[in-house]
Amino acid sequence: MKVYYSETHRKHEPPFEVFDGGLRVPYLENPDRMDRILQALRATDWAEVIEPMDFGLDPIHAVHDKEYVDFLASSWTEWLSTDSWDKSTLLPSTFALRRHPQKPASLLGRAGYYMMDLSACIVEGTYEAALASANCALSAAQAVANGEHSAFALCRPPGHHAGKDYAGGYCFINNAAVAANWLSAKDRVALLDIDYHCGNGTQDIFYERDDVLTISIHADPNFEYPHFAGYADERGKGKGLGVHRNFPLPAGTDDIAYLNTLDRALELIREFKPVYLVVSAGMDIYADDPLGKIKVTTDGIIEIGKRISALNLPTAIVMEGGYNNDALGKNSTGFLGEFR
Ligand code: SP5
Ligand code: ZN
Repeated sequence: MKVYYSETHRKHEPPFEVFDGGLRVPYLENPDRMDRILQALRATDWAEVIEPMDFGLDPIHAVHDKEYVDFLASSWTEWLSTDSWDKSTLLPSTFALRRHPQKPASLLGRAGYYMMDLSACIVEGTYEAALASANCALSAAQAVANGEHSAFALCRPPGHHAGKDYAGGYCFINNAAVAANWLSAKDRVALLDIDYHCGNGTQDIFYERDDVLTISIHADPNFEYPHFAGYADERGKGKGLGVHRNFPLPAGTDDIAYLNTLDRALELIREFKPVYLVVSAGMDIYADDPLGKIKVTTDGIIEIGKRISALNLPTAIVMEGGYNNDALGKNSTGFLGEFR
């Protein structure tokens, strides 16, 4: 299996994130995650790690607002010229409540406009890393369009919380959405998101489209991040009505209950008759994930891979979350191994 990976992710290493209640904790979405996955992939006899191709900005602008991408590109330099007390990472402290239409001129005003929380910290290398991450997803999409049965984009930073014009949840550019949109120019696409958290950014990007079916299985937003998207009654809008589905799950969901829900999602994908599949693969559904409250085991993750693979579609698998670094290697390779 071709695995697209760039070392550029190391340039994105925020010094901390801010948890509920204001606690500063070490950044959970850290470079070590990639080292653990790479180490496990290199121990297999089927993973071929390759540098991504550079697709330029067009496929990113096709999914994200240009002014938002410009903000990602220039914000670090602007941040250094502000008079803020602590410039270790760009984080706003004011947010655009319910997407107020006014976009302020100041950097911190724009940061609040374009960021949804206190975990999408911007540092010097964030933009460069986010571009390389998107190029990994695009390279995997291109590989399956060129006839590979499956390909893996080892993306960091992740992407599924990033919407058309906002960053959040460690995500800046929506890698899976960029890949799915790129494939949608060729034929029908389904995007299945199995990260523990709702893929709110993906939902936002495709909500009014009928050419890309988006399905997210995740912890119920009534209790879990991102809180404001991912409810079962959100099913798309306009011609996209019915072409988005959410499967919110309770805390404590085990392998059996998860797999039952997955089977419902897979049935919807079969009915849609896509030509390509993109999977937003987060490993934070794992029982011992520090951010998760879903109780899927490593065997469960492997079985999820087996059932998705049984769709027998050309599949671009895109890395999202997963924060138990000790288990990331076995969970990721266990999942991917089912697609060979
Ligand atoms: C890609 C991805 O998985 N992003 C997840 C971002 C989640 N950020 C949520 C932070 C909520 C912190 N809650 C802390 C509870 C600790 N017990
Ligand atoms: Zn997640």
